[in-house]
Amino acid sequence: MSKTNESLSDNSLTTEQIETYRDLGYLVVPKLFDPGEVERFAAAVDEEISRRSAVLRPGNLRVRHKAHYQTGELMLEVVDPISDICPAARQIALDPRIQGVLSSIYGEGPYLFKDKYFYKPSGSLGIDLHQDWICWPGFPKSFITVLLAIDPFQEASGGTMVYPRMHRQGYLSEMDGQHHHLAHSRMETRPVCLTLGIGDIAIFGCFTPHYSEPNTTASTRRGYFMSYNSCSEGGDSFRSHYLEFHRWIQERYPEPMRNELFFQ
Ligand SMILES: O=C(O)CCC(=O)C(=O)O
Repeated sequence: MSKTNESLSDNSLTTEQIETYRDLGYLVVPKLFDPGEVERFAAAVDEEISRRSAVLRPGNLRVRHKAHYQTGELMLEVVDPISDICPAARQIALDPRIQGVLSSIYGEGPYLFKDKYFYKPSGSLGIDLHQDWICWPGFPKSFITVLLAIDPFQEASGGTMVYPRMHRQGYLSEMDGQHHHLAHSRMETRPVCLTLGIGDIAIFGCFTPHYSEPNTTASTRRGYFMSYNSCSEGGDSFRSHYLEFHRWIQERYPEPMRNELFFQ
């Protein structure tokens, strides 16, 4: 089910698209952004990161690294968040096209809850099967991720894989406030790759089980993952989410290492 931005003059989804999203737990909307626009956005992110030497310093809670699937070499995987330090990212996250898509689903406006800029370089390992929802007091059930493809997403590049209709079963892990991986053997449908061209978006909810394989191509698989909550479920929770998230990460580090962590 798709609609291009030419026909999306008011940025809203059709009834059919909304039904597809509710049925499958995800939806692809091709060509929401122009490839030139996406390229300028990616260049602005790179420039902002290269200007800020602290961003890539070890111990920064803003970045995570992933091993190469063959050599084990650690590579920059994700900057989380980027919208608070890069105006071009904030502009994308607040773009009326995305707001329109989400308002169609929420029936009200969205608030940006968190955002992650994935580099997923060539060779980078994938991500285990999981649901995004986590049992924290302020974590919204209306959480929806909008994934904007900066490079093509396909199985070989480690594109995001989702299990259709499994969101209907709700949260599948223990409600203990921890992040859990899921066994593929528990899934009752076959996984689907969110195959995306540059400028396409995919949306999926926080109960949609998803994962990705290693990027076995020679190119990066960059994607901007922006997650939102509905206006009536918590309002603007961006700052409180990151405070909670950072507290949670810090508690997982042993004492001497914990003191080396910072957020910049
Ligand atoms: O890199 C991907 O495709 C998946 C990312 C993901 O699952 C996540 O950030 O929750």
